[in-house]
Amino acid sequence: MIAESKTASEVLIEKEDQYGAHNYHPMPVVLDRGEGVFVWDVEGTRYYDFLSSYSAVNQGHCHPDIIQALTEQAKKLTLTSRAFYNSQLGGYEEYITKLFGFDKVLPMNSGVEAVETAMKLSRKWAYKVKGIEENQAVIIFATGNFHGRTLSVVSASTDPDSKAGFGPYMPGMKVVEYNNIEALRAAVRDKNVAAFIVEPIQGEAGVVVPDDNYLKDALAVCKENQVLFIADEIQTGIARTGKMICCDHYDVKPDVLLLGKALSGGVIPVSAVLANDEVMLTIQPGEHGSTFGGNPLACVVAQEALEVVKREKLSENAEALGAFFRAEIEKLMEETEWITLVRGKGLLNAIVINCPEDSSLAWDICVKFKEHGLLAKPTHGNKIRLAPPLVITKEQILECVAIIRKTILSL
Ligand code: IF1
Repeated sequence: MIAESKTASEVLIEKEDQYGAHNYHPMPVVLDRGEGVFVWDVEGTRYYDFLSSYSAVNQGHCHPDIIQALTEQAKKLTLTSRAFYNSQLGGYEEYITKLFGFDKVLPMNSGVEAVETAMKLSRKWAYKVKGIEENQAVIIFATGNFHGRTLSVVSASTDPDSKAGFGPYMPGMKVVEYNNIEALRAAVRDKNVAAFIVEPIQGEAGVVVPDDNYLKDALAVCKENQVLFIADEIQTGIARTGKMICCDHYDVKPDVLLLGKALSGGVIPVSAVLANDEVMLTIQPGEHGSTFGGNPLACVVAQEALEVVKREKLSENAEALGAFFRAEIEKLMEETEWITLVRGKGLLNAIVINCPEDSSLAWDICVKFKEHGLLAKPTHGNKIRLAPPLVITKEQILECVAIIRKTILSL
């Protein structure tokens, strides 16, 4: 019997299965190259990327200007550690603090490191400024939250997959219902509350957009009770929702702003915590840090990634094409029962499939999308996130809507 020859993808999928941890269940596609809104698999098949690495490649895959900045700096100096100053950090710190309107930035690497840093800052601020009794600080999170995968962050998760089996959990965490201002108002009556951390739109929960006045009201409730308002814009930030940060839609200026993902254009891990001196200076030398945080390569890449967003007007493009995309999907909804809802802001959108949460239909639809040249992935059962790089054009949106339409109408 002649053994059937395996495709390159099959060989590589088997390798990952054999030698890699099983902490993911990827879509059956092996990507090899990316450029702008497109990715190619190892067989050379081209796809529209409608996940954008969870909003890390807002500027498009391998943006030439960001790659140029990366390669030039990579030949010069990549890492000094913070034991020494470096020639790129001061300029980057000035650039990003002025761009977002804060006194200071604390540079980190992954998104969850920025979240952890914000939690540590909140506690320090609680004890040194608000005057909360040592070790009594409480941080409030929202139901349906996703802020990363470290033990303290999952201690506040309401998603069993993220939390179960990882106890014992970090104390000093409280969860209130998302988009429920009375729940927050009641919770901040506890004088030990240091901060409220929230995603302006909940990405992982299925692109859940709160009521228009929620964030503004939440900021006010926090201010009235001397509680820090921390906006986790790691996924919603950097033009994804049609503004530089999602809070800009609501005229909300958070006390602490968290950025990550597209802060580097998806090139290397770069995250940032922005705050004013009253909060930021509660951490003194030797009390927090990271080997790679603030490395010269990350500074150069992040500054160019932000410049690309401005130069190419990616917020404006996301705002306009997001509205256009949702309108096109709403037209499709008149032709089919399979999509019950389309929601989002800018180019962070999701469709809700008319099936139970535990159905595999959304997954099967994504497999069909792949066969028709579009990559997306379901989130929490019956929602499919649809979030292309922000460099997408109107013609490409129309082509992708046609792929979505063809797939849905073939069900
Ligand atoms: C995975 C989810 C998205 C985030 C927000 C902090 C972080 C994330 C709002 C932590 C990270 C990533 C993690 C990644 C998949 C992706 C994700 F599906 F897991 F939930 F986007 F929704 N705040 N989200 O979305 O940033 O430490 O990962 O750099 O875990 O598979 P990180």
